[in-house]
Amino acid sequence: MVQLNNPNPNNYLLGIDLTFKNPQIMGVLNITPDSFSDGGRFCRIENAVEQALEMVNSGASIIDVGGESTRPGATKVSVDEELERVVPVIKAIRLVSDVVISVDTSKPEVMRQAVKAGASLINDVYALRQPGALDMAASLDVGVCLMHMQKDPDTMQNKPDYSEIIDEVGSFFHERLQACQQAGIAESNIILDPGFGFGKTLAHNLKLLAQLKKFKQYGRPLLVGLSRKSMWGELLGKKVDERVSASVISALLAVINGAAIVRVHDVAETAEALTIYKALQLAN
Ligand code: 9MG
Repeated sequence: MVQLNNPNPNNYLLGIDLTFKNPQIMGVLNITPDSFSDGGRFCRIENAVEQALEMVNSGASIIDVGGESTRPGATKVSVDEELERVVPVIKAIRLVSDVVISVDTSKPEVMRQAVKAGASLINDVYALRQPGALDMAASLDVGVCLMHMQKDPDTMQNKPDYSEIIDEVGSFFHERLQACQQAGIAESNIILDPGFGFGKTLAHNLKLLAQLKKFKQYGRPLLVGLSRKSMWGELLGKKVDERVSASVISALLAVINGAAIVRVHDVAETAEALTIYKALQLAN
């Protein structure tokens, strides 16, 4: 694995202490046509805000707003359609809450308009590798989550292959950190994510989770998304709506192994687990 000489110990970003001692919950807010009732645009925005506020009240300090699914085979969405989905929701959340808003996008124009509307974190599953994304993120000067993905959402689960996954994800982080530095993105704005389920088999995912701590050598907070992922279907034979326990347990294990942020659907249940974890830390 590539070693960085001088890991940056400053993990205070977005107004939040992002050390493993103070794990944060990022709540998932998908704005896709099947996510909300079909009662028209206003109803969709109102429902989305309600769901965001419920997640905040349950313990989320970041809301991740996404307008395009990254599941294999999901329909691609145009820039205009994605803007139409996420921007009004971000504006509406910002009007009623000062929660940190993240935009789950790889498109530079969506990044720009989402930040203008109130987002302060870009969650990019392509780690700013799409044309124009690096320069856009540099000009916006907000937080950026760089996620590892082998290939792209349509091909990633077609025989994922690594000679040594921990080394390869580590080299990817090193390369993207350098690309960000060259583009003028402050290292203190960066969060790293190994990208569970993005071009990985069950065995790869389990190894990443078991050895997550190794990625702390890059000196940046780690974000982890294990919520409801198909790896739990494969390991436990559970359907998506039966994966709450697996999601909560794995979020807790990720935090124990060094994650600063967990991206989850089941915020209240995850918050309970993390409250117990923090109480144990204090009692120790
Ligand atoms: C958008 N999205 C879906 N899964 C994700 C994960 O594991 N990490 C991040 N950063 N984003 C994700």
